[in-house]
Amino acid sequence: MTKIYQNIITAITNAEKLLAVLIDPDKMKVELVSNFISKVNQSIATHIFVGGSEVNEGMTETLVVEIKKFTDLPVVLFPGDIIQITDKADGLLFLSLISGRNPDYLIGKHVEAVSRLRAIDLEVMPTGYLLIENEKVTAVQRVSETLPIKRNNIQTIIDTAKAGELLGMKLMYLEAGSGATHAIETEIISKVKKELSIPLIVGGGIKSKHQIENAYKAGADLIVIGTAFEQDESFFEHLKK
Ligand code: 1GP
Repeated sequence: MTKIYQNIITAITNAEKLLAVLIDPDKMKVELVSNFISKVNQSIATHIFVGGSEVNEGMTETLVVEIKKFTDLPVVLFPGDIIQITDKADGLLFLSLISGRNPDYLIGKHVEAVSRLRAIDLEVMPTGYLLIENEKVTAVQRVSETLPIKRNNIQTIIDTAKAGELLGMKLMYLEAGSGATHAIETEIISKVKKELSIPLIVGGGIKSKHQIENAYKAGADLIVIGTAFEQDESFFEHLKK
């Protein structure tokens, strides 16, 4: 199954931009899902990502089942850990944290995940994941015990992303971290984009339509937003279809 990935490639070929709404099972109450998803459905969102850094066993599956009752958008897992893998979703970002040097998040957890993945039919998308410094310590940094790449170290960011592509990763994700004070700068986005031939995902700290447009202009193919919707659902009003 490669449907989600193929659709991303097709969208890019057609010069369409993509937006994922990130839902953290730790923060979303199941009884609020129907109302939240109706807003997602009326917006320009093209994907729903589900995941978080600290989520208890079973919560992801319960949430995904509830989300899928109310939308036809693809639901893609963006897991912080193996226990978040569920075949109730449509796909999985199989993230390798290539900005860091913690073997668990580079390959260790992936090896552990195989026994789960072998047993289920889930579209697996190998994704290079780069954590870029913003001004505060984010959950990814804390949980993965890795340091982000400094945002003025642009050549290292570019070379890391390119190394991921050369290793065969199919997507590249520039992450400022959930609730980041500074979203990924457009200069970084455009320079990384120039080097890559695979789709570029950008997330972390994006809170306005203006930031979304600038990130798209700089070369982001898919933008991920979580916190801005968690804090104020009226943001959906600005992103209507
Ligand atoms: C976090 O990139 C995502 O992993 C989204 O970040 O919650 O800041 O939108 P925000």
